[in-house]
Amino acid sequence: MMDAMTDSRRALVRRPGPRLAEGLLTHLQRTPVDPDLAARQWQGYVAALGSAGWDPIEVPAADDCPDAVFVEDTVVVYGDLAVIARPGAPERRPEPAGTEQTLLALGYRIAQIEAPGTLDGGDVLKHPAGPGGTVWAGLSSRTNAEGVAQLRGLLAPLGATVIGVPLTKVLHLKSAVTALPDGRVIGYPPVVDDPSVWDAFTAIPEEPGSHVVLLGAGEDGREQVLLSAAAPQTKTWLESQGLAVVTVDISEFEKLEGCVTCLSVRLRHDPQ
Ligand code: CIR
Repeated sequence: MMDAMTDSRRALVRRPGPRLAEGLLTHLQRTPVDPDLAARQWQGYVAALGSAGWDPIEVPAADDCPDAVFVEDTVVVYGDLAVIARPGAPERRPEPAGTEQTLLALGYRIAQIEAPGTLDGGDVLKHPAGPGGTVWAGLSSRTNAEGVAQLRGLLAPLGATVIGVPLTKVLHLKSAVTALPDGRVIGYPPVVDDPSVWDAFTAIPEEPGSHVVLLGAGEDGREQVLLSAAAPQTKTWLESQGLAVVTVDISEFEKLEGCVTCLSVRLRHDPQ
């Protein structure tokens, strides 16, 4: 089934709701969030995806859920399978329903993480994002061993190997590390529990620089990555590696422990 799929560039996004400023905090102190600025930053994020060739698809808003904008946490998409998350924070449990509805309509097969398993999509790092890839899953305050075991069972038939990774210093695995197009895993060492998990771990100098979204090749053929505007040294380094860097200011979401990855779900293959 995976072989029949074609590449696509569509991304799920979810509009911030009126209760955004009440979003959960685990590691950061609360600082005021400006809702109007957040709305403009979200539009800027969606526009940046669009400029890199990605069609945004809006998941229906979930205005009672302050953290719903962090749509990445609601699902893990692998090939034609959408594994609907069971968020570790009970406050976030209503969020995945809208994502499931959207992915069902797009033709994805649906599976569920079930109790007592918990899993947040932000804890799941895939590379490459296709058959036979490796999937690292953070064992965090949100994702438990049962959730990781269920993910392993669901992805094994698709050829994926799921590796559990201890995580104590930040909220989600992808708050600590992400992968570059060449497979190197980048991270900010003070928040990475065990860099030896990755053969090709590369330390970068800024925490907001440890999150990149792979946007695929641009018109000039260079690989593009999306990065927070709060990581200027990392931008310079990524450019020195031959990457085209697209930056977005997401300060209001960073105050809520969000980052560039968690504001969208990239759908790299068309399941139809
Ligand atoms: C939460 O605590 O769940 C939200 N305030 C932040 C979620 C960020 N998601 C992510 O990094 N994948």
